[in-house]
Amino acid sequence: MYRLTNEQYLDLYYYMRLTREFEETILKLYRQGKIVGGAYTGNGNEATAVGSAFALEKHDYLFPMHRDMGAHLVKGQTLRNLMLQHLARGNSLSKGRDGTGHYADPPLRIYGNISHLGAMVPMACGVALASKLRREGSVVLTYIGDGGSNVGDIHEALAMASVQRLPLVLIIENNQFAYSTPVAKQKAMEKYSDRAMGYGMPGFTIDGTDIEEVYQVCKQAVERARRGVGPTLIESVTMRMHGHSAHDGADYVPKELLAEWRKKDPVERIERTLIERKVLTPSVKAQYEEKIQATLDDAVRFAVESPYPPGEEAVVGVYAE
Ligand SMILES: Cc1ncc(C[n+]2csc(CCOP(=O)(O)OP(=O)(O)O)c2C)c(N)n1
Repeated sequence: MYRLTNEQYLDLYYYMRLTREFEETILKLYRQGKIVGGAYTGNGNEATAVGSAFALEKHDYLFPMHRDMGAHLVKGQTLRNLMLQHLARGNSLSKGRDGTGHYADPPLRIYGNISHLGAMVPMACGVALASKLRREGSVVLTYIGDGGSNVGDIHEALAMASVQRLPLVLIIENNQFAYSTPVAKQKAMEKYSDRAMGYGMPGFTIDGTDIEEVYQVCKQAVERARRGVGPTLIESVTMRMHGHSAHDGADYVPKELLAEWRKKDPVERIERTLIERKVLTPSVKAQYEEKIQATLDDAVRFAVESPYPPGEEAVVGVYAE
């Protein structure tokens, strides 16, 4: 068991709330026509993204997917940068070339996400191999959705990671749907973690709405990888509470299913736990709310006032000089 202090628990709460509020703001900006392209949220996935990244050290690597906003934040990404990225501004990390999380930030050791499902896991594997050869003592954490987990690249990456005992942790985010395809139509085995046995690595299935469980299992996997024992596969069971992206009303998701999962809302769960433990008093909660609002207002203002990239820059960096 890795004991979480009250202070760490409040950090988890802060990042989960910040993620939720940030993504709600993104949806508003999308509806106002200020975001071109897609707007994805990880509503329902906050505990998985935040709790897993919280298990990393500064010198570890993160390869997040499109539901993992909280992981970016925990790894040290600023709200300003994330807002610039979503609004495709010229001073964003991808220099306005793409939105959402398609950027890399080498100083923070954040790489990804790669839009082509499955393609990022072999890359994460390569970084894990490099880190091992350099004896860095760093761990690589990456993610894939339930649908994406069926892409062949994942199989190749996990086969190599297990044989080479690479310091890799892969989280399969089983959020019940891959776009409109329910998990029952994607797999014949009971659990995604059952696949781990075929690679000779440990596999766990966890409640992805329970921050404590996510953190404990991820921390153990990360430290196991750091000791050089090898990779771990973790299936985190959650629900995609919004449509695939902001344009998708998700009418194909049964209302009763959403109502059932709403009771397990991860942000409300951590809030209830901290109130019961008397860690989150009304005044502490008010302080967090104020801090989150101020951080958000600053990021929106900064991004909206930032210019788009000049047209001529579209070809910069495309061809070798
Ligand atoms: C190889 C590939 N096929 C299709 C797509 C289009 N696509 C992007 S996300 C997505 C659904 C992914 O579902 P899942 O992996 O379960 O993740 P979720 O979005 O549910 O979190 C699809 C089909 C893609 N990006 N890459």
